[in-house]
Amino acid sequence: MTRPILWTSTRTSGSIVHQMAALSGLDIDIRFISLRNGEHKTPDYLAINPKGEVAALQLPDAGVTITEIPAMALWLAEAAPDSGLLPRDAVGRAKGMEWLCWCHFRMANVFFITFQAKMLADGDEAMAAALRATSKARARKVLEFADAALGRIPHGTLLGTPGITAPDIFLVALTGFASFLDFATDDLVHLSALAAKVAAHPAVAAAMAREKEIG
Ligand SMILES: N[C@@H](CCC(=O)N[C@@H](CS)C(=O)NCC(=O)O)C(=O)O
Repeated sequence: MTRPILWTSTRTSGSIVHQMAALSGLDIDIRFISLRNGEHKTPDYLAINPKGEVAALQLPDAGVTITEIPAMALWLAEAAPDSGLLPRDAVGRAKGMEWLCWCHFRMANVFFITFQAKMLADGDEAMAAALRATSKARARKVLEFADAALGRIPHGTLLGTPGITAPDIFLVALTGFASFLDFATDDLVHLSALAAKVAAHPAVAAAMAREKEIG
């Protein structure tokens, strides 16, 4: 193995890392596995990522795999310092990590609650419905907060950079989750503008086109 491998799966949070990897411009082997077919629970995959989740970034140095989106974003930014994934200065980089952690925490404690409601409610349908309803309202508030922040920041990007960064990719992905939660976000104009900017980036567009092909 001479280059990093990104293990991911379409239509999962792995797409976020796929887009970041594309923006890095690094030569990374992107491998798609099927969660539906349980490929993330095979002994071979568990040997790479014992958490049995995507995404996972397997480094060429034997035995090193990085997981968790902010950590993978940081590795990509360090490996590709000119990519613009994260600012190079200490304060800018810390602010970038702050937004990545904010998105990561909201993904888990707001958006994933909806997707995993039945499991979290131990199969109790009424409780699952209540969880979905509350997390839907909270998800909308999360996106409203980010939209207001974008309105105050130059260039309408989270770090005030002319180009997009890793946190922008993450935030736009959270915005995309809203379609699964069945609420509109068109009225959040700053977020919508950022989403258009991220989608139009050639590297991101190519990564998403590849995912669409795979299905
Ligand atoms: N905290 C992880 C979340 C990873 C995660 O939950 N991945 C989901 C896909 S969105 C997964 O692999 N689920 C499979 C499972 O839990 O069985 C990250 O930052 O990457």
